Amino acid sequence: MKTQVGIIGAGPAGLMLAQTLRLQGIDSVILEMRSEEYVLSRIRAGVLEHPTVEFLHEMGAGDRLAREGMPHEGIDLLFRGEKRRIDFPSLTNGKKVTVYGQQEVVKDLIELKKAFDGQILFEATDVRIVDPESDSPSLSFTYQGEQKTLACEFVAGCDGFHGVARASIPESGLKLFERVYPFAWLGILAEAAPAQDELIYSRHENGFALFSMRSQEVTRLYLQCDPKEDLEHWPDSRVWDELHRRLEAKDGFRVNEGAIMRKDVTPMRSFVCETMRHGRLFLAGDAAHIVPPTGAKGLNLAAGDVKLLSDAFVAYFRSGETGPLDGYEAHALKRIWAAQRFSWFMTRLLHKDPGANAFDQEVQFADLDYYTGTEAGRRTIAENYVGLPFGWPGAA
Ligand code: FAS
Ligand code: PHB
Repeated sequence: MKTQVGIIGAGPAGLMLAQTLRLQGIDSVILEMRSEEYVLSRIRAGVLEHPTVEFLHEMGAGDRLAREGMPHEGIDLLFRGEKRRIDFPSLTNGKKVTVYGQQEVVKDLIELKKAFDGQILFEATDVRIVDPESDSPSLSFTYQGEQKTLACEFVAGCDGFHGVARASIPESGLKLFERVYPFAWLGILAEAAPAQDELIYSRHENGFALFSMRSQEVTRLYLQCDPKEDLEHWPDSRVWDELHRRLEAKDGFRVNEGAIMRKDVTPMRSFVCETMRHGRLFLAGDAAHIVPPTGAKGLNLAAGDVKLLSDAFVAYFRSGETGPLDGYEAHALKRIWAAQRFSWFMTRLLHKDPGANAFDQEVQFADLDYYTGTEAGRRTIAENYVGLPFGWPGAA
């Protein structure tokens, strides 16, 4: 087997890269270790930034998004019983976000790849990157019980935090940064109509809670919990009681209950691998960085990496230009660190830190008061939440 770009991983990063390359006449093959059913069933991110929505439309993956995605022009921050709204369009020259589940983005992109060339191999296991530092790297893997080799000109490691790509880079060559948080999110998906149209981020005495949604019939909710939380101790009744408690507001807001379809715990970490290139291997998405989901940045950061990387591959295959590939890492890291900062900022602003003393908590509430009570504060949150432009800080 031979292709121009061998892509490891059929998550948002790998699928967006394959689609953008294809539109520029560049061949790629995606090797995905899980089954198609498993990939389509993963419930993850829910908020698409303004630049990500534009990017999906540009790559021809925006039709169902336009029909079924829910545009959102603001969020509420709730603390001490009071909801304060952050309006996006008035603070960002008309920008907003769109609520559209990550699994829907993945579904749309898989259908496009299968319809075009079908070069997406599910249940491709034991992927190994061979000679990434040479001019002729390849991917060895097992597929349908047979040992296979995919010769390629470049390899894109889009295989997430636990993938093989970053692990293939020699330890001495890795520049890593990490912060692990002393809490996690217990997330549920409930068959219940959202009780209001916009998201609520709540800083309650018991801890953080988030009210979100997936459609007019499905509510997505999260509670701050211990990283080692045992779901056995969280029967549905306790989950609802705690959600009502943490999302209670003076305006009488109350979430609607319904059958809980999913319940899981997501650990919280900030992680950056600044080494995003090793020879002809390039990392994009969660393979290179992880953010706490408080800023709704994970999927959107992957999109920003893919935009830069696909433009760089096009420059190379079109005219042999290597500058954009050489500059990919430094350029991508600007927007990655800006999103890391915002995600850390929102996490620190809204969670109950078990290590905080009374002074720290009063400073936190003063922060909440400032960032929701002043135009400067609201603009800071709004322009980061709707998404800094791809190519930031260079791009307008
Ligand atoms: P992904 O992890 O999505 O995709 C990587 C793909 O590579 C997977 O399909 C995997 O099966 C495959 N793979 C891995 N190793 C492989 C190997 N060796 N060989 C072949 N294939 C391999 N972000 C938000 O913005 N909001 C959220 O609420 C949110 N919740 C999350 C909850 C969880 C549990 C997790 C893990 C992440 C969450 N995220 C959230 C972040 C998430 O949305 C990621 O940012 C997004 O999936 C990044 O996409 P990819 O980089 O494509 O990585
Ligand atoms: C979600 O709907 O899953 C969601 C929304 C906003 C976040 C994180 C997750 O910050």
